Amino acid sequence: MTILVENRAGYRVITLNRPERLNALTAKMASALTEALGAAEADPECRALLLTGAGRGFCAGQDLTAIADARPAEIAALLEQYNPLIRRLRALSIPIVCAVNGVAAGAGANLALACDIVLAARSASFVQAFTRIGLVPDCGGTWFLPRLVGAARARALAILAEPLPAETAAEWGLIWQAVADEELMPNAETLAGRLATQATAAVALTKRALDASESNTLDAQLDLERDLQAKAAQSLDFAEGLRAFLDKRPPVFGKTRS
Ligand code: LHQ
Repeated sequence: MTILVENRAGYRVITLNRPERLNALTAKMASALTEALGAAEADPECRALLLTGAGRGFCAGQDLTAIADARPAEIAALLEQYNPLIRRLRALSIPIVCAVNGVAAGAGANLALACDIVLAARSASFVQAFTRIGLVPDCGGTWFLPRLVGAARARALAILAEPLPAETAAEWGLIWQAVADEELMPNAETLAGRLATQATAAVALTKRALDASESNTLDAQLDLERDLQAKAAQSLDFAEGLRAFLDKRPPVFGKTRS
């Protein structure tokens, strides 16, 4: 099994599972991952996801042994398998936490950056490894990097392909937090568990608003926020959130997304 899926209370853990190759990606694995995202989204009891890697690496990007004899057109065609994965991740209606347990290189780094909240072990690093082997960043790297760390850092990271330690990644805003290695999974599980008890519909709408802001004017964004607020205000979660505040008690949001 190239990926493992485990059910927890309110969320699922997806583990990239080719540890002997630092979880390097194959087209088959990308399809399995895309399917697992769809299955999680289709389950109303699943209100968050946690993505991590087995063994000492998070993901070393494309499995280079699998493309050793590939023609240029086949290399480009491979992205037809990876792009749906990145699109699905970004469009997911439930939040996804990424626990980067070790090196995240090439497409593996950008897979992590496509997630909503990225935690990394202090010993982990992020490498836009592509130019080292004569390729260009893919899987959204050239879109995520400048938006997360600014143009100057994005250029150096993409062109120099040097590893960025987790703590610097957090300082630069590439990721949410770097934590002690032994705290990574406990923290990530706590976070996913917490997301599974939040107002799931409001989280989904918040993600949509933030994504739209990447290309919207302020005018358009203000209109979108008004429209999304109208939707959120109709939810049972809002009724509960407001009532709980007024009653001075913690809210209990719906157990499912439906
Ligand atoms: C690997 C890999 C790997 C296979 C480590 N493949 N075996 C491109 C083309 C087409 C479409 C889709 O998208 C892409 C995008 C891409 O992702 S291109 C970029 C691909 N990734 C890389 O260039 C990174 C290659 N790996 C490395 O530079 C190093 O392995 C890193 C820096 C990730 C980790 O270094 P170390 O911690 O020193 O580990 P290692 O190099 O000793 O790796 C451990 C094993 O994993 C080793 O196998 P072995 O049999 O010797 O124990 C590696 O060969 C294998 N491995 N990455 N991508």
